This record gives sequence, structure tokens and C-alpha cells, in this order.
Amino acid sequence: MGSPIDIYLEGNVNIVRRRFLGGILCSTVVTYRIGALAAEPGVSDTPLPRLLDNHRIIIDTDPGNDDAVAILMALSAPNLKIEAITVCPGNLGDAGYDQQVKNALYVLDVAGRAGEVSVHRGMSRPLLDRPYPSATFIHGPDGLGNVHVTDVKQRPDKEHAVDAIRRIVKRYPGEVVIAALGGLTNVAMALLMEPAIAPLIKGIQFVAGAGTSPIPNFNALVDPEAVHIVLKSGVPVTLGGGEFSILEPADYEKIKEIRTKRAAFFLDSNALRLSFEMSARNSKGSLNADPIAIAMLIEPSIATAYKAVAADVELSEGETRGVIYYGENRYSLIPTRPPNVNICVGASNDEFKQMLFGALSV
Ligand SMILES: [Ca+2]
Repeated sequence: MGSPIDIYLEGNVNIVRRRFLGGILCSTVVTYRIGALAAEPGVSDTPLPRLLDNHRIIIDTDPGNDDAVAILMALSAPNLKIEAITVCPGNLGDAGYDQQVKNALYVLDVAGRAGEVSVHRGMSRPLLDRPYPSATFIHGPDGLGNVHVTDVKQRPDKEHAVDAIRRIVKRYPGEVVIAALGGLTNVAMALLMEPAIAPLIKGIQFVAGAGTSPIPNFNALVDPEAVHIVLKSGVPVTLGGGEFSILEPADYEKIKEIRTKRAAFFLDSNALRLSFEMSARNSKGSLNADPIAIAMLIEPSIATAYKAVAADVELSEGETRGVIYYGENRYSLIPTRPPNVNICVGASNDEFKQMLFGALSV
């Protein structure tokens, strides 16, 4: 990873775009983007270079209706190898951790893939055991909207999530991307226990907004200390893209026409998300930040612009705790640190939708 300018120059290259339909990668089109973003240094149209090829992933998750969809999309992708699903603190709070584990197992049932991917219990609380809000208002009391999970076929693996992360990363040095869809506690603990794994991790796709809001993103707020540890670790981190993941009511109507078990699960688990975001947040549809994070791993060209920044997270008490911030401190003599984060600042909402529809059609 070079300076922001280096990354911009790397952006002046051809990008191969592939379309993902029905779970099959097909039809190659080459587009040319030469100097399109020249006005703003630090902006690149090149996806994180280390994420450009097919790869192994660990999904660290707090299911969660959008986590569930993200897992379904990953299971549908022929170019991703899910080495493990690890469950982290997040959507359902301390009291709902066991339900999150059960939901992860249930998604494998929905996909007809029970027994094929290990699910690991991990850190159920943040590193400092500080309180954080649950997100049942958008996920429902059991996390999957209107879906009531009664029983699951698969049992959790006996290996702790933190041990699984360390083992898998060391087994495949330089190959594993961690799709971090919830609080970063498991990932941070793995880095604390064994700092030597940091250079072995290919990258971390962390779902935590674009880092520009004075309001903390939920996943960062779950465990800000864990975010700080990860951002200081040297592992390349990608953020953002969620704002390009909106699904409007017309898209939900299209999903109704798909008529598969996965499509029915999507509709049942996301009805609350859609109604909440449209009524309480005045949105024109639902945001699907976890699924588009996976979509960008399946097909990096779905993201069209990145900004390379030196980012950290606010740890002090108050309303800004958990805010990820970046930028040059022009009033100090402290040199700006090299970029540690690529923020996605452009992505194709249409391509995301097509990828989602394809995954739900299986
Ligand atoms: Ca999540």
C-alpha cells in the first residue's frame, strides 16, 4: 500500500468488470477509467489491490437479518471459500448472543448447506465489557425479523472463534480476508493474542460506514477499543459502501417473483428492516450494508471509487465515542500517518441488486 497519491496513480489502469448472475461469474467487459477522479488526491477507482483475486474468507458476524443475507450471498459465490463463520458481539446485545449463534446455524439450513461450514462461538461481550445498544428495533427480538428460529441441524464447533481465526490465518498466510460484519472483538482479540498474524491477514472488510459522520456506526460503537486495535494492527482495512446498497419497495416486489426458499427467507427476515427504515429514517428503502460488503468481495469491481485515509476511532466517553475519523491535522506538527483504510466512496447499486437477486434465485 502506498501513499494516497500512489494509490491514485494505480487507479489509472483498466478494470475488468464481471457480472454475477445466478451464482455464476460470466461475461467479461473491459472498461477504461483514465484520470476520472483526478480532482481529489487520495481518491482512487481501484479496489483494494490485495482483494482483487479469488480468496478464502472468514465471516465474523452478529446475525442479524442483513448478516443472514450476506452469508447467503457468500454461500452462493463460486469464487469465495468460507473457511469459518465466527460469531461476535453485536445486534442482539449480551443477552442475545446465543440467539445470534443459532441464527448463523439457521442460515446454513436455509441455504441447504448445514454441516459444510463450521460456526464458532467467540467473544460474546466487548473487550472492556462496556454497555452498547442492541439493534433489535431493526432486526427483531430474535434477529431475523419475522422468522422464528425453532431448531437447527448443525451444532457450533468446539473451537473458540478467536482460536479459529488464528488457526485459519496461519494455515493460509496472505490468503484470508475477514468479512467483519459486526463488533470487532473477535478480530481484535486474535490480534492481541498473536500479533504476528497481522501481516498474514490479506485484509479486513469492516462494515462501519464511511467514516465521515459525527454519529458512530453501530458496529464501531459495539466495541470501539477493538476497532482501535484493528486499525493500529497494520492489516489493510476497507470500510464503507453501505449507502449504495439500498433496496426499494419495487426491488422487494421483484424478489417476491423469485419464489425460492432463500427469497422467501429474505422477505420474511427483512420486512421489519424495510418498514423501519422507511418510517423511522425516512429512507426510500432499506440499506443492506453487510450484503454489499460481501458483494464487494465476490466482485471487487462493484465498488467504483475508494479513498485511502489514515483513520482511527474515538474512544472517549460521550456522543462521539465510536466515531471513525480521518484527515490531516493541519494545526499540529505531527506528520499525517500513512493510509491504513480504504473507504469505498462509489459503488454500483444496480450491480449489487443483480448479484443479490442471483443469490436468492438459487
Ligand atoms: Ca452485522
